[in-house]
Amino acid sequence: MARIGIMGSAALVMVIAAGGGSAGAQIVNGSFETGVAYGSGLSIFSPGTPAPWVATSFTPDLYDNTGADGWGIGGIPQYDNMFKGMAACQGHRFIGFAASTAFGGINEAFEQTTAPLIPGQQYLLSACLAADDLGKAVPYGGPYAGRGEVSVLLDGNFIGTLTQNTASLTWESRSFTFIAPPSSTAVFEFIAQLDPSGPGGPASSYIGMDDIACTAVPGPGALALLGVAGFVTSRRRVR
Ligand SMILES: [Ca+2]
Repeated sequence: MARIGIMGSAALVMVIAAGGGSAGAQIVNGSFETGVAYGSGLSIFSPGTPAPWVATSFTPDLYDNTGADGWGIGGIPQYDNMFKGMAACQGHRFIGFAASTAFGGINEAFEQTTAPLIPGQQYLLSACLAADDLGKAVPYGGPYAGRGEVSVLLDGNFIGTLTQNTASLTWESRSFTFIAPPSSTAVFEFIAQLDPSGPGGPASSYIGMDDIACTAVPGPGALALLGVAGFVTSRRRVR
């Protein structure tokens, strides 16, 4: 009984030091696995963002490897089978969205409002990124030949970039850290950007995104307590 008490209080203090339970994971449905994406049927002219995600610029597309609610593993037919054969980074669904120099410039985007952030707390924002840079979808803002990057805004203020991919049609992990401002309404927006290093200048890009997470980074105090917890655990094992 006494042992359980020690473990319990150590775990509780760790959570407090890390900024409280609600600060652990801000993004909901960051892997796009739940919720209806295309309630009225598949259309490239409708946003495919399942709740609580909301499209804020044009129409991001949902891919669903099962084909149940989104563009299947064959890709989007109208986009010359964009992301054909691409399995999700996590689970079976992911989002695809475009940055294009066509039509006067397009930067597709989506957002969600999360649980409140803790002022001054450091957070890690991470995601999987991929790019279909095979020059597809000429009538729809293409050819998309770049590997673009993603700007992340908090309450409309830039907080970081998820940098461009280094290979075609390959999921790569991207992340950055930021400090929560003194006050925030916790609106995270993700905006597709052109490939900044295209051979002929910034290049139109079609970007896949999955497994978006925003987690509180434990401070030194929390790390010390993790050490204490490890000590307690190892003592238990010895006994
Ligand atoms: Ca997913």
